[in-house]
Amino acid sequence: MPTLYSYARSSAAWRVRIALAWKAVAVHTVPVHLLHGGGEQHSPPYRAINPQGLVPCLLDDGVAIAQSVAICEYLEERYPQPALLPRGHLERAQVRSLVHAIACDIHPLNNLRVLQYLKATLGRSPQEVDDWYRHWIHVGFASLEAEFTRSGSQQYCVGGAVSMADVFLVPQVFNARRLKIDLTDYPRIVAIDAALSKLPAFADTAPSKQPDFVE
Ligand SMILES: N[C@@H](CCC(=O)N[C@@H](CS)C(=O)NCC(=O)O)C(=O)O
Repeated sequence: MPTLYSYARSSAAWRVRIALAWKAVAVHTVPVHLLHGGGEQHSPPYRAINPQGLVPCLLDDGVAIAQSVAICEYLEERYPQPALLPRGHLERAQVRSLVHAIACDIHPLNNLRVLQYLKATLGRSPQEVDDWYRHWIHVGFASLEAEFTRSGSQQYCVGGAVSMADVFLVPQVFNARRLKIDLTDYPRIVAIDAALSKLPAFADTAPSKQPDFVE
């Protein structure tokens, strides 16, 4: 059974929890507290497992895989059914484009270590850091909303089925809500999130359902 190094509130770890649940892959979960003692992700024992010092990390057959995109692609290849990538090449490319928009262009700008650097090293105020967070969510969500408007999507990100893009969207919307970001301008994102959040693979893996979740 693979081991997932996770943190309840980590949106990147939630992506992997959804993919595992979607494919009904049993997993042993090890919580890594990102704040306790300066962050367990920086501890030597965890760095020995994942030198990148972030969650998630999946350990399978003794091999550690970091990066949620790489892990989800691995799961898709290792457990092809039920699929998280459509069959058509163009649809697959559209899914990956949305995955990268979230994983590469939105999420990294709002990651914990970036926010900590803005506060502790650059001396930015909590208000300025919140403004930074909100700004990059709005930039990213505006482009996603435009994509969904163009494609007509309002239940799934791409086509008529759950895909990896959905797996990445829902945790990002959770992050936006945590920061109380006004989502009024993104009705399609809100509709897709609402539809997906009812599905067990999404609902059962939510941060609040994790054993390491604290209010
Ligand atoms: N690109 C990475 C991002 C992983 C990541 O940033 N994880 C966050 C939690 S969502 C983390 O571990 N942050 C710890 C830190 O910033 O020190 C992935 O997709 O797995």
